[in-house]
Amino acid sequence: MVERLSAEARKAAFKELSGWSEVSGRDAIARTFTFKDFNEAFGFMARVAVVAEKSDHHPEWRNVYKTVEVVLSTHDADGVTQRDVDLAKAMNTIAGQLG
Ligand code: HBI
Repeated sequence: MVERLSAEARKAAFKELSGWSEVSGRDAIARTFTFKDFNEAFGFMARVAVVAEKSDHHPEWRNVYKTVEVVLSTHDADGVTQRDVDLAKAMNTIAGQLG
């Protein structure tokens, strides 16, 4: 069972998670990615989907044209765990590769 991050562990994680913020009223983290166009936004989602499936950890996300709004939380732990931090980092890396 994966554990929720402590306050200090979360603070430390946030230092490396550029662009992400806490969700008010819920133990979750969120970021909105904006891409060049829909094609790039969907390409991002396709690449993240592979990582999510491999890690059995899936985002809550909404795509409108060239934006992808993402919320990460671990349902099993009812809050933010290292899995969410890892997936958020992977998303930042993938988004960075897309330019
Ligand atoms: N994705 N974000 C997230 N959180 C989970 O707890 C989770 C998941 N994907 C699959 C998954 N859990 C399964 O292991 C079952 O617990 C549903």
